[in-house]
Amino acid sequence: MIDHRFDPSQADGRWQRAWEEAGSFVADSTSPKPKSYVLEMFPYPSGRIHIGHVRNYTMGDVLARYRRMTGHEVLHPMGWDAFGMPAENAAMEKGVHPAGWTYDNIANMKAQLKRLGFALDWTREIATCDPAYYGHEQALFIALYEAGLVYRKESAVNWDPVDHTVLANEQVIDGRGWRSGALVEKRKLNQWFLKITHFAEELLDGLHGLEHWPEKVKLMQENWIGKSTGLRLRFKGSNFDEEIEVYTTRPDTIFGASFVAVAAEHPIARAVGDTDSAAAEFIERCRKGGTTAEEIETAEKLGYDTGLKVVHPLTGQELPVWIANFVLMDYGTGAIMAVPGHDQRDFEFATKYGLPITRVVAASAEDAHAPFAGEAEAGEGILVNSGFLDGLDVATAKQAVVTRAGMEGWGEGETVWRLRDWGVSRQRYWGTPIPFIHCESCGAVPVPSDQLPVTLPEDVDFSVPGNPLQRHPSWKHVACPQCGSPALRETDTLDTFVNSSWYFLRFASQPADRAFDPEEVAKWMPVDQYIGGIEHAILHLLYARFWTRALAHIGLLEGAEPFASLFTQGMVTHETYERRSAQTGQPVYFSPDEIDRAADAATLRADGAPVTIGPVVKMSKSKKNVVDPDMIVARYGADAVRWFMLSDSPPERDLPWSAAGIESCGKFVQRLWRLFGQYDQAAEGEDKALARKTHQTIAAVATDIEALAFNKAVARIYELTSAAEKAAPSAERSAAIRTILLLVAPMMPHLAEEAWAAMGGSGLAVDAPWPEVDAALLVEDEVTIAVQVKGKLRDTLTVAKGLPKDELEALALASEKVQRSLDGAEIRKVIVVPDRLVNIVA
Ligand code: OVQ
Repeated sequence: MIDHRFDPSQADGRWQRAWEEAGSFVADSTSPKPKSYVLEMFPYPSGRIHIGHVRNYTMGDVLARYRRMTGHEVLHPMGWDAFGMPAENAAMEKGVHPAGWTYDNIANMKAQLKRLGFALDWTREIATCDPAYYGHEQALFIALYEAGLVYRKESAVNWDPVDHTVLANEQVIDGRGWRSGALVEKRKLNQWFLKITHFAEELLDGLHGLEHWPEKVKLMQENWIGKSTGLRLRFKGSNFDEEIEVYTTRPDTIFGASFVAVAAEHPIARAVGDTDSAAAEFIERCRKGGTTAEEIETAEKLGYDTGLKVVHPLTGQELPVWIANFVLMDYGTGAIMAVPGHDQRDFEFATKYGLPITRVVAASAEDAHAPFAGEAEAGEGILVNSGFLDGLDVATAKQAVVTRAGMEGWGEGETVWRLRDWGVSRQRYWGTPIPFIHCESCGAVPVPSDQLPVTLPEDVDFSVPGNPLQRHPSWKHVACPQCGSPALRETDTLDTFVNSSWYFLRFASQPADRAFDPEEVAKWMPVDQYIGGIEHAILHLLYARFWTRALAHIGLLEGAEPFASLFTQGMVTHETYERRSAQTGQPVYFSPDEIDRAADAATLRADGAPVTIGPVVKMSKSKKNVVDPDMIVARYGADAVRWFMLSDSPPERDLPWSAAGIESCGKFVQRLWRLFGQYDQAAEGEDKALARKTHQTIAAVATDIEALAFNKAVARIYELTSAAEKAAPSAERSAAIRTILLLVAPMMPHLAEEAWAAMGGSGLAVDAPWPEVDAALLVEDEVTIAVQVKGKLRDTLTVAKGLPKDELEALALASEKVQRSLDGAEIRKVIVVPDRLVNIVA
């Protein structure tokens, strides 16, 4: 007997336990079935699951469950990206230990994920902060070092002069330390680098093979890698005795060069600073600016005219040499030829300091003297005001200048990359200790493998700023593994993006004595479907591609690309509720559960007065427009929430959350439950049309799920449900009902189990196969014919496909509606298009 209502509050947990007991989602590496590795980006254990996680993990779950139903051995694991600043911030702010904070969060979030019924193999759970994970990472790091893919180099960091600590870029806000508020300085420190540039060409070429990656992501990576072919050239000093070497990606614009600019750390700048105190002051000022590309891009352009001049190699004119804050020493040669007409930064600089802005590219020769519209023109066109280049297009002119420079000996063509090596040193506690020991006589010595993992000390002090590992009284003092003399451990830890660059390998295989077993990994890799947020389009996805290549390079892996197919999901959004504060004029936000929402207005429950309904934007705590997954799961059940996540919006687009929406999902769950209750009703007739619709839906929903077009699958299931509800009892109707159960099983797994049991299905629904399609039922054997009289539609006829013309004509003329509209008029002609229409001309 099927109860009146489906009660998720008791059914959800019951089925979650049943799956767990049956080990339904434990992946078997030795299975003979075809494999499918479905992976969602693993979460930071930040405290609680948010709705963005729910959307991400529901999508992966539907695919994983569907793949199980279609006979795959599925690997669908979950773990924790557990290192990083938030745990250390909590330690500093709340006095808790980062480890305790992290593991508490993991326990809470794991329970939350379980309440959503995700089909995850928890036996493979990993936390990157576990020595059993990061110890293997240390071994891999050393292996890469031995292969020459890891090195140490002096490089600039953000230094907080008040807190005496290195700051991550995110901790620098408007050029100031986030805690001290002090102006951040640049400092040189010895840092570890991974040689990602060694694979620049491969990482770029590899993008072409990634057919199942979004174009947008591939383009972002391509731009990030930034291969450009340009000219390295030398300007001779005219009032000093040296040359300045520059690199340009736009040699075609050389006639538009109006000055040369060097970085503050450039040897020429330093030499000037040695004798010119104003220059020295300016250099010092540049040192204080931020180090990120973004900061450089947005900072106000600052310059200092050195008084030095160089000679333009083609015109012989003198160009002034400036020191500029937007030129970086570790990019190119640390000096540029500035072409203000065709480079925005040069344009801003030239405008500010009154330097010439010459047009050398224009739409046509007639536009050679067209003015600029307040900004540089970086686009295509033809060369003007450029001597022997006039009239050439940009690409041809580039080549012409490179050739001429080579012939005359003042420059040569060169390919450069925007991609830099990856600096992985973090002066923080909560990360993977970098497994090296610094010895005065032996240098940096890797920790011997039998001494791994290098674990973090637990007794650390967060009450003062800086790196607790460095301050720790004993941890760093060790003997040199090579010569035995007193030495110091490296106290920097690895960037957390290192942790996430290989976790998918550890999910696939987790032996105790090494990072992974290559053979077992080969059974699962590549990940068949990877799903996550677009914010990882560049760094994480590039680093993971790099690690896979680097590990293949040292013979630990086969195959180069980790993620065969990538999907980036949209945001969950929600309207905002606000009032303007009378005092500050700033908006004050209210959370959805403080609001009574009517059709076109909203009031604050506390005072009954109206609030303004603001725009629908990404859910965020600051706008208070968040909904808590736990609350909605408790209220509507996991299946309704999962169904909402899949409905309405295409998964790559934003999904607006609404109370009405989740309400209707909850209702649909009950509607299905009632329909499932009618499964075995006594059959009366035959229902060919319903059978056809059923099989068409099976085929279409399968295609939709494969394409991650969940919203389309949902729409089709709604349609089939309506059709089944309306149909009279028949064997076909019972079959349709059973089919609907199986089609929704990946999306509403708890309801599916409950109904499966009530219908007397054998075993668990989770082990039932995806319904088979009867191909014969996919083709329509009936068609609808339009019947027109004098060009107007008067009737439609449903007839067997392929009915001959004369029969169609007879049926049309027999129609009562047709006769009525003819009203005795004489028929002059009947036009019949088989399977389409009958047109009666009177
Ligand atoms: N551990 C990394 C991470 O991103 C991943 C590794 C592989 C580098 C959610 C919100 C946020 C939202 C926020 C309140 C309401 C996705 C809503 C991520 C990722 C995955 C793990 C979030 C997308 C952005 N977003 N959408 N709604 N607050 N960990 O825990 O941040 O992109 O795919 O699920 O996210 S994470």
